[in-house]
Amino acid sequence: MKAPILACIFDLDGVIVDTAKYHFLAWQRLAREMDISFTEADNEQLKGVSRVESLRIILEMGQIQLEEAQFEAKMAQKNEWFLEYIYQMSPDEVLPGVQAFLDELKAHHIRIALGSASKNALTILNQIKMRDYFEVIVDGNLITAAKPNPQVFLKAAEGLGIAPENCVVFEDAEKGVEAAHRGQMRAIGVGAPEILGEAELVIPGFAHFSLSDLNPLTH
Ligand code: B16
Ligand code: MG
Repeated sequence: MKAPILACIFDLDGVIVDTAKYHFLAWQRLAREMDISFTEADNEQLKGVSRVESLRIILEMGQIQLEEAQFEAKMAQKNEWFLEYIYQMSPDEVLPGVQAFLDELKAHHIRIALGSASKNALTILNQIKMRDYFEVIVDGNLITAAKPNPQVFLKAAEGLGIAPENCVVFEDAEKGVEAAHRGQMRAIGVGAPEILGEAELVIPGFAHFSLSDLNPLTH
């Protein structure tokens, strides 16, 4: 018998809500200003990756080097543009089935936490009116090591007071699945099996997904 599931830890972007499209638009605008071509396919590399690392990847694509102050200014500019989109978001943008699944977890007294690389996680959760679902929120402001380092998920488990073996992580990024495993947690991939094949289970999304679908993980 495998360890029972006492808590679920959710990534934010790509799992609860699709903010990747807004990250893309803001990064693309920044890249364009520097004459760097940046496509939606390039944007895949930035999923789950921190803001600093994202800018490093884009600058490398354009073979551009920046002084620290300019680097900081570019990150601030990108975030300003990103937030313009975020402040337009409404609760309709919560991905299908997410709310029903969270309600089901609550009804079964399964604890709920957020583990996101984003420094804007609280702003986004408030905007989509989902803040109150999460008992513990660990975001990019609280961590020093990015995924695939398990720090974000371990802190979430610690905040809940639940052992990692009793936690399941929901992630859309390969590095996030790796982080869960490195933290001794089971992982559910949300997205494409080709990318998330290391997860214990891969689902296309939460529509028609329910707690009983996690049974194979515990038996
Ligand atoms: P911010 P997640 C991640 O969120 C995004 O997937 C990634 O594209 C972004 O660069 C990162 O947050 C940092 O976001 O600039 O808002 O701090 O998937 O870990 O919820
Ligand atoms: Mg994500």
